[in-house]
Amino acid sequence: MLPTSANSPKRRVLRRWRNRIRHQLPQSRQRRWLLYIAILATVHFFVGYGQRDLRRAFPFLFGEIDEPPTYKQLRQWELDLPQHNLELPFPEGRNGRYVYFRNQVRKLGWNNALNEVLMNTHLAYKSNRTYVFQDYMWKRSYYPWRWYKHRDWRPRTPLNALIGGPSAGGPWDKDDPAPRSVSERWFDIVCPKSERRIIYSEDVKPAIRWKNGDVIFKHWQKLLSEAPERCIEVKPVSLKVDPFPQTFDLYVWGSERILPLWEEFKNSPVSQLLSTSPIVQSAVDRNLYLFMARSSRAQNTDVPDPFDRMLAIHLRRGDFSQACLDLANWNSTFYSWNLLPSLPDSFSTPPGYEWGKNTPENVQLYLERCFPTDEFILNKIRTSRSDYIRGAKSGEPRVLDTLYLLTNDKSGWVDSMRPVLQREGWNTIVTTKQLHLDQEQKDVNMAVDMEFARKAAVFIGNGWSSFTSNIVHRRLVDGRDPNTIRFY
Ligand SMILES: Nc1nc2c(ncn2[C@@H]2O[C@H](COP(=O)(O)OP(=O)(O)OP(=O)(O)O)[C@@H](O)[C@H]2O)c(=O)[nH]1
Ligand SMILES: [Mg+2]
Repeated sequence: MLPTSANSPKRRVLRRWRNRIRHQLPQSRQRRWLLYIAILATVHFFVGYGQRDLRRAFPFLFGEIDEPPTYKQLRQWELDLPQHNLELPFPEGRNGRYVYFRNQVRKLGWNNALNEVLMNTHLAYKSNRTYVFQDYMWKRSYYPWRWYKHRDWRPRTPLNALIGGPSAGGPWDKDDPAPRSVSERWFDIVCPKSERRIIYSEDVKPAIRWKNGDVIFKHWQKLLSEAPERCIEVKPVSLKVDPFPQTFDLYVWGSERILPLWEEFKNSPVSQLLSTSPIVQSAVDRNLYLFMARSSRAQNTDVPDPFDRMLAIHLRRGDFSQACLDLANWNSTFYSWNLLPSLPDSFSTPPGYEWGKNTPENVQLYLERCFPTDEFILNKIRTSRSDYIRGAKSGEPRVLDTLYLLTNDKSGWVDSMRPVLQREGWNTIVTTKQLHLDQEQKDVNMAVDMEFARKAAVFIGNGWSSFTSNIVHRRLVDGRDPNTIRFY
């Protein structure tokens, strides 16, 4: 006999249990059973349903909902990029040649990721291959939301929320036949696993590990250009073998060995066409009123653009109190493009260092510049301002009365500087905390701050910071005078 739904094995078991509870248990025990079940169900509800959903379901209990964006529209837009089409003729589509840098840095600061994204795109471009772009994977301590608000167990942001341009799938110049970048998801379709050649970073790096950036670049370029395979995935080895398995690793970025790449990289279409994402731009626009001048009428008319009257200073704090000590004990140079000799305020590593340990005087020297005192900062702002005003060509009106303090400081320290700065004649002082941002804009808040710093007339940064170095990159690509870029 076929089981009917009323007679199915599942139903029969349920019926048997119901009868057992009804007929075999006394009423008091029946009630206790029901209580246990109710408690279990409640626990299950809280754990399974998740804090985030509860907050959404009962906003009157938990207050304002402030949680990561879904990026639903942006993700769909990335999915629908026109290059995601197998029918496109070579060098795109099913016959195109692709490279996926699976060894790109993950779970580190955005700017360690960004410099690599850009250099890898340039490498793919020069190797006549399509660059495969990836979501930015957050380092947990930098993520702007609390852990229970994560949408994914590993928080991530689509690249197009953070930047625009060829790295993120934007077009190349009109007459440039280079293939447009594709997303990781599309790479899985156009290059199924069975068709990929895997190159382990450690099979390539030993021969070039300590060479200059241009030698490393050419080595990879030759390999990627000459490989007959259509699809290449560069995979990291275990972190035990190489803790920095990137193509251009932290050791290259944190040393002068990166500098031989500068001229070509600066002039490359990857740098020249790099653009501000619409989400970042919208955050800048909606907050611009904060920077509208509060000076005299004459000064306002002389220099009406708020960016032209702005000095922006990147105050890298928080985890840098420890990071600066580490940098001192490893006698570290400035980071990446901050090392360019055309920039003022360079830092020379002092003598007297031993492996992993520096002298107390040298440590002090590092702290002075890496985690400076209020007085040191005030002095730097003063001299940078007067140097800039003094550098005006004859007849050129220069006004600097607006200060933007961009920072990761959460202690309120920055606000304590405000009265002193006001006394020094800064009419408009704005800090990171004052920006009004929606969910998506908050998710890319570091890129928003970087955009203000990029466009300010004068920028002061921290020489050891990759955050600062990518602002430096952008300013120099924009053609700004190197003398408007200062380091404390
Ligand atoms: N909004 C904002 N965020 C900042 C600022 N400074 C640091 N952060 C945050 O801290 C992270 C620092 O990581 P990176 O971008 O790699 O910069 P970094 O200076 O190299 O710092 P480390 O990686 O810690 O050495 C950024 O990605 C931001 O999330 C700032 O001025 N404004
Ligand atoms: Mg970093």
